[in-house]
Amino acid sequence: MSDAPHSASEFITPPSSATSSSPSVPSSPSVPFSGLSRLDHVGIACRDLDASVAFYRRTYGFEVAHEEVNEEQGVREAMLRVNGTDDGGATYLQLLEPVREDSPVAKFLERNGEGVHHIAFGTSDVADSAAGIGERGVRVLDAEPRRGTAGARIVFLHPKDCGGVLTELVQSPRGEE
Ligand code: CMX
Ligand code: CO
Repeated sequence: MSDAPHSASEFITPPSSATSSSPSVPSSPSVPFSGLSRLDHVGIACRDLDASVAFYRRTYGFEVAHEEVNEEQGVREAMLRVNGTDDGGATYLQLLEPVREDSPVAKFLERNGEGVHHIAFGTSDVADSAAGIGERGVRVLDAEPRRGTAGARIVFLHPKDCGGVLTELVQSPRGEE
């Protein structure tokens, strides 16, 4: 895909001279800095939450770990556990049904139909991770962390600065592994 917004070489930047025998590692985006430790969830926009939950249970056997309405985000949502345990180390699918016409998920469904809406990385300190990523020129959409699923602390990064992928950072209320 030659017209992709970013090529892999922009992110994975081992200079040809930097081999394992090279003593100095230049500061580059490939050096870990953000505190992101795992994939927390993939957010999926759907029109009918109950039907979507039924599909994932029936087809893959995933169970609902948590369900709630998040008024601030304008969604009714279900977290389906894919692996791990609910102590801050699991990975989920987050199924999202809009509860308001003016919500981000309603707008997304109108433009794109059902499908993958965002990805979310876990961190032990969401404010610190957001500050570090913001320093790299990525727009952080929330000046202060907001309330996410089950009391998690979340911020979003602008999809236009993330290769077209709406990206969320999540600090679990139960801490990270
Ligand atoms: N993924 C990728 N691109 C997206 C996108 C998404 N989910 N949502 C919007 N965009 C793109 C649009 O395609 C559009 O691109 P073009 O200008 O090229 O057409 C551009 O972003 C602007 O889109 P828009 O429909 O005009 O939307 P807004 O600018 O009003 O809002 C965004 C976009 C990302 C700022 C808004 O959706 C937002 O703040 N999202 C964060 C909150 C959220 O999504 N909450 C629900 C999930 C809650 C949870 O996970 O707990
Ligand atoms: Co999410």
